[in-house]
Amino acid sequence: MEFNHRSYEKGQTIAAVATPPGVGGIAVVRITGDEALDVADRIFSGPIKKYESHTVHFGKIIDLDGSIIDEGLAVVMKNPRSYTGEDTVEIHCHGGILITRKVLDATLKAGARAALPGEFTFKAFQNGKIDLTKAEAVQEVIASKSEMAWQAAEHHLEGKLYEKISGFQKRLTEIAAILEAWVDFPEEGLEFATKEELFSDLSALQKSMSALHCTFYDGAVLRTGFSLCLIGAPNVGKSSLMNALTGKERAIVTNIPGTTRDILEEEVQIAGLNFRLIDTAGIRDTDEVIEKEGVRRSEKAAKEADLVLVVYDVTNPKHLELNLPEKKTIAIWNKIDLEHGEKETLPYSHITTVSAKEGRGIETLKEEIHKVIWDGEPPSKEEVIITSERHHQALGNAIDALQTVLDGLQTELSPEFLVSDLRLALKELGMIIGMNITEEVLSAIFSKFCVGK
Ligand SMILES: Nc1nc2c(ncn2[C@@H]2O[C@H](COP(=O)(O)OP(=O)(O)OP(=O)(O)O)[C@@H](O)[C@H]2O)c(=O)[nH]1
Ligand SMILES: [Mg+2]
Repeated sequence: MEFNHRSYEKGQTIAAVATPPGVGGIAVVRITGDEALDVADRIFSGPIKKYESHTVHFGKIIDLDGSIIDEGLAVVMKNPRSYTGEDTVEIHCHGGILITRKVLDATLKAGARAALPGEFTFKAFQNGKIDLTKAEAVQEVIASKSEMAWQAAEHHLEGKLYEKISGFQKRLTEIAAILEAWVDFPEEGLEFATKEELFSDLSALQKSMSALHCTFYDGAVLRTGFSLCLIGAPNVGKSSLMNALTGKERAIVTNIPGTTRDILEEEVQIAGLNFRLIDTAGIRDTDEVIEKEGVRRSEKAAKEADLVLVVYDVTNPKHLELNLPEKKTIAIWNKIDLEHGEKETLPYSHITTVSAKEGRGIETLKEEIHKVIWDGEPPSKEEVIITSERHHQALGNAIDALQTVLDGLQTELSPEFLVSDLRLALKELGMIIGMNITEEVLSAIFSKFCVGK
């Protein structure tokens, strides 16, 4: 469903199932808006409007024709102490698909409108309960698949990104005030600071902004996860390594070269990060049609992967001409549990040895994967990381605008121009936290949410 918040009016009463579809112990139907208490009152046996805020009551859930749908709990949260900032009632019913549907239908018949995707969070934003970075973080927290992604999103939810951005805004506003005084009284020149001081303050600020801007690479890794592709000659143990890394018997392993014919994928968590692990067909010259296609797909998968694990058999060290970028490749000598001769030199800087069969060296391999991905150091738990393309772009624009101001200061540009570029930078920063944001941007953000959040 297209989210069009123009159809939304402040205070309008909406309802949705807040729990995932399917059968469960309980399900929650959420009602919020100016009429939420009235709507809930019409479908609940107890006197909802008389209840104190933040209390829970047991009762019957009743359809408008008087028939009993279910029994359950009503949680009453009066404005402004609710998620949306408006009166809210949550009805906890039994978690059947049909019951939940009936309870929702009853709320709609009783006067609520079906909520649009993300509309509860949108209300929270509109009512000033949260800024836009927090609203977006709600979705990120829900979607996070790994410990580290969750951590970054949680920081945003706690308001750490908001604090950073509004800190930048505050310093920029102070500088803008000094420049504006200069515009108003040009003959008096810069009064409260020297040009050199302004320049150095602005460059320091721009540097802090750039440091945050750079975290987007880490943020992208956290958001989308990483793809790891296993590649190598037939029978070197790629599928065995896939199984060792996932801890499952996912791929078929045999001593027949050419066992894996197609691409196999499995999600795996390695040290708090989400990976898509891809096993491929062994690469060799072959005339066999299916295997040939498999080899073609392997080469394509390796090209597209974020990181390639190229596997070699120590008992049969044949080098493959693969042409892999050295920065995103880890070479792995497998089968070190077997008798083997001297290992030949491989043209890669990241090389590790394992026994997929016995699970030896797997931990070291995982560490190596992390080292290569984070280029040494992973981000610290406390670091605020940008994970959204929208934030990345706006911050980049603000940094560019500051560059124009810095250049202007050096070339003695007249202060009006400097102020106008500073204002531009401020506007971009404001957009990150939701000031002066366009309807299109809001629609784009909230339409990604699920209904009921
Ligand atoms: N001793 C020993 N044998 C291994 C090890 N890893 C794999 N093997 C054996 O090597 C053979 C091939 O393993 P696979 O994992 O199927 O190899 P692959 O690279 O996926 O092979 P293809 O799919 O045919 O390209 C099997 O018999 C495995 O049991 C290891 O670390 N030590
Ligand atoms: Mg295989």
